[in-house]
Amino acid sequence: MTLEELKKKVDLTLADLGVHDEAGVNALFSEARETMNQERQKLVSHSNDPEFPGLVKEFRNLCLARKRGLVARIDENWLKTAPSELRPVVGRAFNNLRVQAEHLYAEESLVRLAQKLREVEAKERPDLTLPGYRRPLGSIHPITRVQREIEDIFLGLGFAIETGPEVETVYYNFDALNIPESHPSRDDWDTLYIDSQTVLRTHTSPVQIRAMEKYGAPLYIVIPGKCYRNDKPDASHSPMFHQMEGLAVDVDITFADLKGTLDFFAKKFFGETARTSFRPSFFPFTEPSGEVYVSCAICDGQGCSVCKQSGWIEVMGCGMVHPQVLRNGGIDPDRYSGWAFGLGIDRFAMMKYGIDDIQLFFQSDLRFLRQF
Ligand code: 2NL
Repeated sequence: MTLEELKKKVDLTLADLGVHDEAGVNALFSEARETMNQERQKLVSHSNDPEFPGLVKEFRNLCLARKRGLVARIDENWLKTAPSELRPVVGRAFNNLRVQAEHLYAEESLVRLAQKLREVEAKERPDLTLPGYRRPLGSIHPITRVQREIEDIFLGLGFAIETGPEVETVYYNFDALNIPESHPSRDDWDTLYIDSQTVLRTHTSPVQIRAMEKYGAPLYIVIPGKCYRNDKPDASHSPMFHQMEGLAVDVDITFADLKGTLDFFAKKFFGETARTSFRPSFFPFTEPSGEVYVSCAICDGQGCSVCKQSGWIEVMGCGMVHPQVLRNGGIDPDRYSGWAFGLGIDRFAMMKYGIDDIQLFFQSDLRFLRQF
């Protein structure tokens, strides 16, 4: 049944339409419902048209208008005039049709809502043909640069990089390293304690013990990382600073290997004209121990204000690993020997770039950081 046919039929009575029994009633109503369904289908196919909201309103009026709507006219002409024996059948069919008509409209409301959302979305959708926002790249922090540079030199010599926890046990930070209970560094005035058995590591050395336990000998590693001490900040002190330690453990490792390796390292880092000098020192975890000096890069050893006229600058500490420390790491000191060194990455970065205040590394001042 077309819509035009339905429009004509709803102005006639069932008797006019020759419908006299239940089968006829049901057939007529089902055709009417089918016709309204088709109208709805047509409507949906126009859901992207600009005049869609108007069409929805028209559809609503067509079906549900109070006086001239299809449902109202079916009520008036089919239901109210039905003979009493058909009344229950027509009543049921009519109710179905009315409910369906309302449903159709309610669904159309949803379609209309979806349409509105599509419009909003279309307005807010970014123009993908525009160039993207450019994010400034930033730069590598000078401490990171120097750390990587030192790592690369040792990686080239076959060393591996090892890291470990910054919150350490008192055992790994002090006892395993042969640092006695009486040592001033163990005082809670110098070291930042979490509790009586836990500290912020004061050096990267505890990672060396952990690595000895984990890998055994032979062992060739460097350990970069943050360390902490209860220092008042000034131009050369920071409560957080960076260390790089190295460790070589193998059979027949001697002080000559230590001197040769650190001299090679100094020439790679400071330039091929750099010379090194080793002077005796003391650390609880090495025996013998030494301080390493490098010829002053400013005056090439002639003496200037930077090297205080000495021609030499102290750059790190080193020594042969104390047998007790090897033992604490689970390595037999009768079979193996080793050397170790420790240096301040911050100090190396200050020397490399001529920076006179360690605080500059940690103030996040872009005028400083942009220079790297
Ligand atoms: C310094 C001195 C040094 C070490 C660190 C080390 C670690 C173990 C065993 C033996 Cl597990 N030694 N580390 C050795 C000598 C010196 O650092 O003045 N650093 C800034």
